[in-house]
Amino acid sequence: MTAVFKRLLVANRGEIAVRVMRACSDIGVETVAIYSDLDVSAVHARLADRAINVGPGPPADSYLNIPAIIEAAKRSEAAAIHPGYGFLAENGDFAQAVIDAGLVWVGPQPEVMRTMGDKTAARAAAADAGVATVPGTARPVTGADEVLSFAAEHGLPLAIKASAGGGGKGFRVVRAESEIEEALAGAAREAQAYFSSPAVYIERYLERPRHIEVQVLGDASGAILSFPERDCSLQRRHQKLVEESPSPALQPAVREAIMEAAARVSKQVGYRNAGTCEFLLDADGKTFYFLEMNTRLQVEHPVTELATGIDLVNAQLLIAAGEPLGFSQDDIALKAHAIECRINAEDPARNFMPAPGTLTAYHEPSGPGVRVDSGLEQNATIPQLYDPMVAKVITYGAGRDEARRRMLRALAEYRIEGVRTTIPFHRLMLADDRFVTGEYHTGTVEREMDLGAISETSASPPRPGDPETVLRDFEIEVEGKRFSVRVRERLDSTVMAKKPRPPKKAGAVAGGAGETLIAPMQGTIVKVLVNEGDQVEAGDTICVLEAMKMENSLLAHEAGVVEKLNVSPGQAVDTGAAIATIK
Ligand code: MV4
Repeated sequence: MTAVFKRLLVANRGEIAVRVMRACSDIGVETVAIYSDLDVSAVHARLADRAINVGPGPPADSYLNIPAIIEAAKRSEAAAIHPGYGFLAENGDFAQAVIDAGLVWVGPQPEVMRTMGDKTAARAAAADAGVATVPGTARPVTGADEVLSFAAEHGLPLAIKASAGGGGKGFRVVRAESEIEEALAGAAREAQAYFSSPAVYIERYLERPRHIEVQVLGDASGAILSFPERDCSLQRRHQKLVEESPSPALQPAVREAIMEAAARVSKQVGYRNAGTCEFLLDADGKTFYFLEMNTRLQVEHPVTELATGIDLVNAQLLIAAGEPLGFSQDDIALKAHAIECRINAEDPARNFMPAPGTLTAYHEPSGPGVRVDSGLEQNATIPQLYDPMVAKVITYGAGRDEARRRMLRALAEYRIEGVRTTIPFHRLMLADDRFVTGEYHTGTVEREMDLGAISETSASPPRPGDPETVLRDFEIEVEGKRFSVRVRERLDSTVMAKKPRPPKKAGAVAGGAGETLIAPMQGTIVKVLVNEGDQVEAGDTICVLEAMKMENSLLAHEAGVVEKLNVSPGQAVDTGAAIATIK
């Protein structure tokens, strides 16, 4: 295959940057990485033909710094930019800036990104295409009375959603009329904090739906290709944990219908390049509703690649370059079953608390039917500032159970020391009867799994407050027999916590210096629970800070009066920022 561009800049980090660079290498496209001060020795920076520092660690200063990224592309004479997912991938202004700089944007048209970014506009596009959406309001609602009359007509429960939203932010379920006022205010506040717009709309709420999504490609000639679905129902707090393709819940006729619906919506907006239409599948396994469209390559794209044998990133590059794809809808068929587990540096035994740290030992699984997409290696550090994903393990097989068993094998082979990961959760999930039978839904992880079964014994790195230790695995031989032993070794430079820490609730952080309550990490304030002048006790929640996809309650570090309050909902704060003064 010929090179479609001479050189391409990847505006991302970690596994997805590596994934895009691999697709480039496969067709002879040179790559340029960008990296922040924290990523000087990151795999993605080393793998690229050239790497350019675009600024300090905080994303706003580097991976979200549009002028610095465009400048890096010009300086390196890149012809195109691929945004990966996250960061600037769905930012229409960035896409436009890339195009205005005379570069090729490997993604959809900026206007289409903006249309689909507005959830009510996306619903309207689906309706125009003759695709069902969940019964709901066509526009944002203006007050509680409008919600009441919707409830009178459609009944309860209902869902309140952010118009500019997605990913569960500004999402509320209302089960009783008395809850409307508060839910409406809460959703609007969250929508303002995350999307800078308080607009929310209403839908009928479906109980226990499955989350089914359909990959599409709009090619350079205007044709839309759609792929067999991914089932992404196994998630927790709107973070996907396991995805598979095909869904165990879809009959072939429903598959055909949902693929066609995705193609119609995409066609309606003239979609080009890779995108994903999300649907909710009702408990009957037949009725589905268009939810929203993601105008980017998604984390879970590999399950579609392994189920169909088609390289989606390669397709993105060809489309952006105006080249023919070399395959058509008739060539898209299910050739295997594929499952993906997202391995995050999070502790599933402690409410999936982010567990950044250094990978003191790291060995990836491999073998038949196993693919690992990662951007890390031994001794790499997972910084607190970035997404805590370590890797994606994707397995495939002739049938679902072969893929599932291979996943259990791969998870057992995976050796990660130094950070806690979601692997114990995945081993439990993949062996669980609900997964084995395929009978799961969007509430399964949060409402039905007993995560208490995840023991603390699995390769446990120390917790805050523990003496500093490392775990080491040894193989020893005694009288001709091999034994594996795991030793927790106390480091010479052990620093004991200065005083015993008070017990903490998961996701709650107390931290102060003198009279000042300090932000322990960078993030966004989503809620403030006190006013200046309030009397608080030590341990009272002052505000809620969202960081690393977790809501953390910041607790008063001492009793007193809140003399000065420096934050309000929606505000971004840096690590060490003064939140409040308590005297
Ligand atoms: C819904 C729903 C039920 N009914 N809408 C949550 C985030 C947003 N992107 C869509 N979400 C939902 N919308 C109606 N009308 C249930 C969810 C939902 C969900 C959707 C997909 C994947 C996981 C989920 C977990 C909880 C709720």
